Amino acid sequence: MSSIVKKLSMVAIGTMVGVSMASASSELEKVMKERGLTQQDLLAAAKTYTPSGGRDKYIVFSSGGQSGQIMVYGVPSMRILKYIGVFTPEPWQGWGYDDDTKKVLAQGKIRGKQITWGDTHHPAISETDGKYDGKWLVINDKANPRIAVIDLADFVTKQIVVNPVFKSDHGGAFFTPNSEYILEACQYGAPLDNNYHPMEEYKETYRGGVTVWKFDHKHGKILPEKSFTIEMPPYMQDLSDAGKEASYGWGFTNSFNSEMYTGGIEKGLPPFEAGCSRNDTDYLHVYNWKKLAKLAENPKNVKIINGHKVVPIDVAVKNNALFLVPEPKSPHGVDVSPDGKYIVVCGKLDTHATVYSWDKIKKAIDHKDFVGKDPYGIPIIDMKKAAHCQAELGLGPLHNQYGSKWKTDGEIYTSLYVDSQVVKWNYLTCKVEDRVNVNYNIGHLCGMEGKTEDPQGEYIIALNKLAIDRFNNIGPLHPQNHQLIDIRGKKMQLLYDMPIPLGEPHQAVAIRASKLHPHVRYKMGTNPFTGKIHKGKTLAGQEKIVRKGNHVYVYGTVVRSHINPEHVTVNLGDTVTFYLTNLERAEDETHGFTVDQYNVHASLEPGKTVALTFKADREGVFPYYCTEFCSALHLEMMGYLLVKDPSKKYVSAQKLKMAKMSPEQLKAEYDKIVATNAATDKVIQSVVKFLKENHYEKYPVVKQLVEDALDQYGKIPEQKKKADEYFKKGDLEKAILFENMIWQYMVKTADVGIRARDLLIRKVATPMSEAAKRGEVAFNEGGCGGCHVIGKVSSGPDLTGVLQRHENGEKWVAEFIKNPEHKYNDPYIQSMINYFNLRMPNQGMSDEEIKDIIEYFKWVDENANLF
Ligand code: CUK
Ligand code: CUA
Repeated sequence: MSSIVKKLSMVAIGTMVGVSMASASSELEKVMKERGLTQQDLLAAAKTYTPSGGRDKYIVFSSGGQSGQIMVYGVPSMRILKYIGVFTPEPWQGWGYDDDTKKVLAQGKIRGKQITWGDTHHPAISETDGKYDGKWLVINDKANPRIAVIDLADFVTKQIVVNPVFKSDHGGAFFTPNSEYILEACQYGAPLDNNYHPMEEYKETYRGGVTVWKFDHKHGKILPEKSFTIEMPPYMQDLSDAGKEASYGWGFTNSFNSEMYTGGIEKGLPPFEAGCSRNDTDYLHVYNWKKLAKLAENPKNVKIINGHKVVPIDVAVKNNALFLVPEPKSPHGVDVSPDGKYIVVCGKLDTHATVYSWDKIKKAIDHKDFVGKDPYGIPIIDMKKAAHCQAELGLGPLHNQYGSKWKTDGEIYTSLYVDSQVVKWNYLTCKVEDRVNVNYNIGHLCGMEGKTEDPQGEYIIALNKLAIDRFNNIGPLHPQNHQLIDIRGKKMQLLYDMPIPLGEPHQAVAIRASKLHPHVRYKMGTNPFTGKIHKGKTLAGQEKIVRKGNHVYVYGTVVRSHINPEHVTVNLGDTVTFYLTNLERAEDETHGFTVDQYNVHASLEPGKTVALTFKADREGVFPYYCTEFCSALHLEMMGYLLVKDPSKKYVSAQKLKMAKMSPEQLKAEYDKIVATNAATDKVIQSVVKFLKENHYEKYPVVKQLVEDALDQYGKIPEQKKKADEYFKKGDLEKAILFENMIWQYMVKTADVGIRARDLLIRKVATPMSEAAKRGEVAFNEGGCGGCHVIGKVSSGPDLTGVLQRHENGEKWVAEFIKNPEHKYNDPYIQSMINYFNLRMPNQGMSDEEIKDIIEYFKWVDENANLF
């Protein structure tokens, strides 16, 4: 056996107790052979595999590209956790199908038109002192220049703002180091106003720019009235980054069409791609956002376009706030180093990355050391004087991310689109150190907090544009491919391919999971979009249907497992609003709600209130129901919307003669359900007794469950009263109905109560030794648990106290497990075999396993009172 397999099987054995070491490693070798796995593969698997219930160290927010959404996944497991509805509807979350989420989407209307798709590119997490604070996430829509703000307290989009002057954007969203502003750079030059301007006037009337959005960091709101745009030449601005530390207060945006070429392939002119890349260099825009923000406060310094402040080029130039630095042909990524001293720019048509020195740029600015001006009068700094060094990386360098050893080793990673590689190099010395192949054509790469002042290193993710032959063929449209790379060693190691069925992700950002603190539930009756109590909040007992003119308001509640009210009758043509509050407090007890055929849907997480408004424009009967499988009685969680036409006369249907139960049958059924309830209650009482005696209230997780259970239980007396009243009146049918309701509450109580009890046992029991823990696993995995339930007589005897049942008990039990057949004639065993009609089988347990199981039995005996 090779040493690495040996090592890995040792690791594996640590967790797979119950299988002997030899059999584990031979099993492992068998699997390797069958699946054609190499040792490298096994190592990669061990680095990424996350056992059930395990958590990831990092959380990644990836742009969802043309889906207009955001994806959330974990690293290193690469398990997708969520899609966040942002610019486009997302039905599961009710995003775009209830009133409040429709309102957020409507903020994204452009010139009155609702836009239902988006092209998300660059997510960014809010920063404090240049480090992620885990509070807010923003992202841009390139196609319909907009920025959205997502609240990381509930992972829900709370605001969308439309760029009032751009016709497309790209270099956003980027936070400044204290989240004072969000930078959003234009992409394709276009008139800033909304009028027609002929192509021939491109240079005169088309413009680019950077919008500097004021951000209210505390409330997570973009403040459009305090925001402004820096006018720039129509150079097709591209990616941006905010300066930090040394370069704090400055912004950097590159561009790719210094030629200001305007295409015209249909007129016999060369296409854009030829004309836009004629010059050897394009421009890095360097601007002082801090100074410009001050300037923009004075109306004399701005012109108002579409109701929005724009600082003209000449104002910015006059105030020494806007400069250009040439950069190699058609650059793409621009990334400021964690200390703000260097700016790394990749030219996608150049094989180099250029490292600019902020010191040098600043010196040129201070000494007014320029080589000239562009046609718009912007001073140009000499590229040679601004550059620190250039690194020859390979074909098609695009984007950069910093590693944790940036300070000492200048650790940086760059994606090479054409070469399909990630290169590790040193931006201080411009020396290449390592490269790894990816599949295929990488765009961005995502480092762990790799864009902040505090890069964590460890992993880097390649966001590849093409998957080609990497996955099963699922038709001509292939999945996207994110590849996880381990960067902890000297050589990079490719660990994992994650296909993504949502495209095309451009940039992703990763944050330590420990920095995120989302809630598990809302305060009862919350409207997540205002953060306040919803006007439709309804508590149990307050449900009602109110008519105001021809608008019918339903104030309803949902809780396992019913929707109240269950019948809503309205007139054809009425407007109907359902206000629904999820009364649950239990974690993850989400209900969904829809009215069939009315194109409405809501997701009701615990405590949330939603509103659904629609016009009852078709006569008929429309079931409504809960769309999440929330409990055993989920299918019963429904009701009816009945829409009748007030101008019609409805003839009541002939009453069908239904067969009825005889009074004796009814009485028998009543007695049966009452007896069942009494028996169920006994179980509940014993569980409650156990919980109280063991002070469940000391353990918050248990306490939550118990409260939830008692909540259900507390609803019984009211039902019992009704059942008894009907029984007295002789209406057994109704009495049975209410007794059934009681049983349902009991089942829910018992379900949660027993979960609480099992949890509590673990909390109050004496701690298990390692051997006992292994013994428990061996007991369950070895099949013992199939017949023996600790604390109960099941298909086999209860094993509590088994070590005391025989003289020299430990030895006796060990022998019996090893060779049960030898004791079939023992009178005690014989009687057991007769009683249970089963023989204890030989489970092929090893000696170590048997030893561990005995330790487990000892632990059981110590805690016998708990079972
Ligand atoms: S962009 Cu797509 S690979 Cu929009 Cu940041 Cu470079
Ligand atoms: Cu609530 Cu299903």
